[in-house]
Amino acid sequence: MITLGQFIIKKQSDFPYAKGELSRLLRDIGIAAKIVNREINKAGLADILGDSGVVNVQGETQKKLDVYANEQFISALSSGGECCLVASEENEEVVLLNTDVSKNAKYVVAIDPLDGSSNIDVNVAVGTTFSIYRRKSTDGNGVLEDILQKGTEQVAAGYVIYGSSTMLVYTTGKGVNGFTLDPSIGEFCLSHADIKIPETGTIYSINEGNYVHFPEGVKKYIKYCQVEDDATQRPYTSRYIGSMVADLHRNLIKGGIYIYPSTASAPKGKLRLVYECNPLAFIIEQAGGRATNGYERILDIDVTEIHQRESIFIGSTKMVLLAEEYMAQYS
Ligand code: AHM
Ligand code: MG
Repeated sequence: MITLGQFIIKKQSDFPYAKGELSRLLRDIGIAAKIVNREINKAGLADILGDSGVVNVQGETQKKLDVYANEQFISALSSGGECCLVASEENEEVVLLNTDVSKNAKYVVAIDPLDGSSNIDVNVAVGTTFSIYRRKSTDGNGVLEDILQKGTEQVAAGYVIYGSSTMLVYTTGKGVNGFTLDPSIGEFCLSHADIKIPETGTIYSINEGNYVHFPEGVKKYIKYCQVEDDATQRPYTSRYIGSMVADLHRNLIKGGIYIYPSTASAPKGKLRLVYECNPLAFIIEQAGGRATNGYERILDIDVTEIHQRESIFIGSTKMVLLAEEYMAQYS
C-alpha cells in the first residue's frame, strides 16, 4: 500500500531540481481535504447543512459547507507556507496569505472548495477542484497577475470527490493518479495508478432541462446520442449528477462526455475557467482525453479575471471531437 504522502515524495524525483515545496503544497491540500471530508460525512448530524445567509460574488447563496471548506483550504495553505495567494470561488478578490511563512512562497492556488453546492443538502456527491501555478512576481505578497495564467501554465491540478468513498485525483503533468481515503487509518492510499480515459464511451452528461437554450450544434449532438445504432452502442446513457467533479470522475473511469455549453442568457456557460474548467481539463488531457469550449482548447484560453466563465466539452477524445464537429457545422 502506498499513501499519498509516500507517493508524492517518491514522485519528487520526476523534478530533478525540486526542493519539495510542491510536494508539501499537495500534502497541505490533502490535509484540508480530510478535514472537509470529516465534516461532510457527518453533515446531517451537525448544524452545517443549509445556507450561510451570504451571497457570493457569483450571486449564489453560499452554503455553510461552502464557507467551512473555503476556510479549511485557505487555512491549510496559509499555515503550510508553500502558497502566497489563493483565488477561490467563494472570495471576490484574491486572498493574500500574508503570514511570515507564506508571503514569499513560490506558488499560487486557484480553488473551488466545494463544487456542486446544490447537492450538499441532499447527501449527493460533491467535490473540490484545484490548480497550482508558479507565481510570476518574484517575492513578497503575490499579485492578481500571478493567478491570471493560462491553463497550460498549471504546475499541478486535481480534484477531490466526496462520494460513496472519498478520492483525491491529481496530476503534475506526468499522468494522473487517484487515491482513495481509507477512513480506518485516515490516509489517502493509491488505488487508481496512471488513470487513462477510454477513447470513447457511451455516457453523455448535460443538463438537458436547458435544452431549448442550447446552441444548435449541442442540440444536434444530443439527438445523435439518442439515435439507435448497434455499431456505436447508441442510444447512449444519460447521466447527470449536477456535481461536475462526480460527473467527470465517472466519465474518466468509464468513458463519456460532459458538456456545459453556452445558453442564450449565459453566452459563456456557467462554469468558471480558472478553478473549475482548467484543473479538470489538465487532468483529462493528462489521462488522454480532450477538453475544449466547442471550438478551442480550454487550456489555451486567455485568463483575464478570476471568476470568468467558459463553456466546456470534456471527456473521451472521440466523443468531444464529434461534438465539436456538430458545433462547427450547426452553431
Ligand atoms: P457550483 O460551483 O456553484 O456548485 O456550480 C458548479 C456546478 C457543477 O459542479 C455542476 O456540473 C453544475 O454547476 C450544475 O449546474 P446546473 O444545475 O445548471 O446543471
Ligand atoms: Mg463550483
